[in-house]
Amino acid sequence: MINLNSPASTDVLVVIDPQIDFCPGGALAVPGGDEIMPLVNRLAERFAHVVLTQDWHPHNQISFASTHGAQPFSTIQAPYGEQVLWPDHCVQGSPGADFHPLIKSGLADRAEVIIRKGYNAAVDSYSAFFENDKTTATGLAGYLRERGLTRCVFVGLALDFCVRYSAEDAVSEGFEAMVVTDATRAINMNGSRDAAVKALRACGVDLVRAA
Ligand code: VGL
Ligand code: ZN
Repeated sequence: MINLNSPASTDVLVVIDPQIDFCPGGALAVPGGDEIMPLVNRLAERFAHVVLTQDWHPHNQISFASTHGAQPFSTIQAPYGEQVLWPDHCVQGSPGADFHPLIKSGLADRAEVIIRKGYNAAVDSYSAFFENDKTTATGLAGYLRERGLTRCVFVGLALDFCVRYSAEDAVSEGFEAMVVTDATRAINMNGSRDAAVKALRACGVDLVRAA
């Protein structure tokens, strides 16, 4: 089990989508999303390696309800499987796609890599490792391997979507993975928070608390 006070040199803090649109007032607000930012900053100070992801969508993204004239939070069958339709969010270059101010003035300057995801109009991307087609790699696994980083500690938004799928993919790519649950918040639609916690435990992801 990791000691969050003194991470190893082969540990990496992966901060998932700490963006304005996922915070209260944003386009796809995660309840309490902004509350995690001070803790995320404090954790990041202890890690030698910090990676950020940034949800980064074109206007006509397949995951936008507006693209299909459909209701947000409904689903469609995309060519790669079921896709939840979201309100337009994290549009490339928009203010809502920017990092939360506490992250921007804190760890964003220190992050060694920022993985942008969901920039392909035809395929959404929840995971930091693979697009939702489960085959198109983002390059993060290769980066971590080449740098000799073996354990991913996940924080950020949202626990039941991008954090969940990132941690699951980390395990399937051969990394150790853990989630610091009090440095995450969930969208929680149709019980998705509980489902995520169950799925993460089942695939061997450690769920820990910083507090
Ligand atoms: C996310 C839904 C759509 C997330 C991103 O960061 O969890 N969720 N895009
Ligand atoms: Zn998105």
